[in-house]
Amino acid sequence: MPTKSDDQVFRALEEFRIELPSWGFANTGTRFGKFLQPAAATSTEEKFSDAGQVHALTGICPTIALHVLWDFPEALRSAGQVSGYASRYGVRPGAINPNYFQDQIYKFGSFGSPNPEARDEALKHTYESIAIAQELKSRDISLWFADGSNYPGSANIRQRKKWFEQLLKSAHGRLSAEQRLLVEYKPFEPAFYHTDIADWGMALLLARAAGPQAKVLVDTGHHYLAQNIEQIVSWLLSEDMLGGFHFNDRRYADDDLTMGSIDPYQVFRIFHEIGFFEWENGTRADVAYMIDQSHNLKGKIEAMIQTVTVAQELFVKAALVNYEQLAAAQKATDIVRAEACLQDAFATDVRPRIRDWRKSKGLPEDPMAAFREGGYLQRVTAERSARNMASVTSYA
Ligand SMILES: [Mn+2]
Repeated sequence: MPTKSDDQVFRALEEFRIELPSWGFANTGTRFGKFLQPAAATSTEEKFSDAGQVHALTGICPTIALHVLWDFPEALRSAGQVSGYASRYGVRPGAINPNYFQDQIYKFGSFGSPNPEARDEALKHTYESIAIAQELKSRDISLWFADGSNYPGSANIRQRKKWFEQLLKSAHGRLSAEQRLLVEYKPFEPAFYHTDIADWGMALLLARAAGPQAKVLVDTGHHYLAQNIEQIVSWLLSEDMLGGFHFNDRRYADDDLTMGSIDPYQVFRIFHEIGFFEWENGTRADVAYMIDQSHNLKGKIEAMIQTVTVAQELFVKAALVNYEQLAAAQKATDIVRAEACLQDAFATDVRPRIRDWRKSKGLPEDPMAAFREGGYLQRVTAERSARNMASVTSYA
């Protein structure tokens, strides 16, 4: 059994916060179709309201990631309104996400497009997103590019890399001192031959080229199946280049399933690498934990509560690893004992301790049950149903 004290568990619970994605509350779909949910959020204000509900029940989601195209219909001019939602619903604006994939001009890419107008438009949109983030006092601007090509020979890969370096550098120049640019990677989809930022190495090089406030963002769904994500995390930590996460789970590709639903041990191992790094270095890793999921079949708010509680459990389990014993076992090349340090922590049922912590914070001991009994879902279903059935909103 792990020998860590309740104090350490309590500290882990005090520390762990995770950001909700605004797009996770709206109707989204697959490329085959969209099943509308009557309770889905139909406006930015409703997304804030739903996120506020998840935060009120769990106590660990004080921020919401926002998507410029979907949440700021008038770009910078919408910032004041968004600020108002933040104070009304008790969740602050989190990472600001520009959109480089929905406008027709991006058919052949954004930062990597051979069309100079597309590159200009993409850079202008980035500047605007940075300005929105400054206005809202958001630290992170989170960049994901759909850029790539579908057929061999159709794109000048090296030229596109140069354009990415130049534009990222220009974007970096607009950051204020405390802001960060996060560069996300993805091996394929929507591009099916080459993707301009396909893996963590490419993201790392581009972030370095951009400037010192650019870091890498690891989306757990953006890897080939056999890839060792926790090793990537460990390397990025050792290079001081890990900026944050988009958490989700998958069985096949970028499935956007709820975190830990398929492989909770993977998430545990990621949290473990971070905790072990912090213990060895006596520092806190400055890493933004964010959720990037869209729920097409599960109820959106329930899926989010489930994700947040699972994330919290896995974080606390990882905090139970006895680092002294682990370091000694590693040094002694006692493989079985070293591995057992992780296995023992992972096997520990931390739910009673988490319930105690919630009680001490005046939170419901079982957020999901509280949500189901609270009447919020019934109320918003009645309010939003007609609007949802009449509309088709964002794809994610
Ligand atoms: Mn993502």
